[in-house]
Amino acid sequence: MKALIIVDVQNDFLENGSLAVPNGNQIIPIINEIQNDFDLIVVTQDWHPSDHKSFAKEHPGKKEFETIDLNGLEQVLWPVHCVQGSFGAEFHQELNTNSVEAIFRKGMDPEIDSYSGFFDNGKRKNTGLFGYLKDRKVSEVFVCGLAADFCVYFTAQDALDLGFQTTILKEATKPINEENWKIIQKKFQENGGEII
Ligand code: VGL
Ligand code: ZN
Repeated sequence: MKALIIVDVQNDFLENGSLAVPNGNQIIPIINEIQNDFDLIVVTQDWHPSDHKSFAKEHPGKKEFETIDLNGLEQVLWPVHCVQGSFGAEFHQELNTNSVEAIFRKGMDPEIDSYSGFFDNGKRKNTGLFGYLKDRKVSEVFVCGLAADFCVYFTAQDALDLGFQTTILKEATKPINEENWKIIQKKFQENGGEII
């Protein structure tokens, strides 16, 4: 069984959003078009409390996109984004979610960020996505959405580590940082992942 994981296609990561990914809107029609090719579609949703410690405003004197140590993990400080219940946290209205069977939310614990749809960044808590995919007899996972160099990559790398044959759909994702994304793609392929 082939599953498509659509990562964080939420208003804050799109045009006029607080953490807009360059050209992010271009992937929405592509994601809508490819959905027929999969047996199962799930989505992830970044879902932060308003005082999440990944937000730069929680660290006086620190700037957005600076890196700090947060409870022992390296943490990039982000603009406020995807706050629970806000418009920015909603899926983009052009994303077709009719065939989406389940939504996996992440990033609710204010003390730790959660890029992957499977676990938080410290692998302290499991979202249940692994059990769900196993239960649905999934063997192949395809990952698309935003952002390529953060949540898409971490989700795909975890899928690979968990034993799924894993592919990142390059035309259906966009990075925050192109240089970072080039390095990550190489690393992901060396780890046994596919990028098509
Ligand atoms: C993401 C930064 C912070 C993402 C989420 O979806 O890639 N990036 N939170
Ligand atoms: Zn986030």
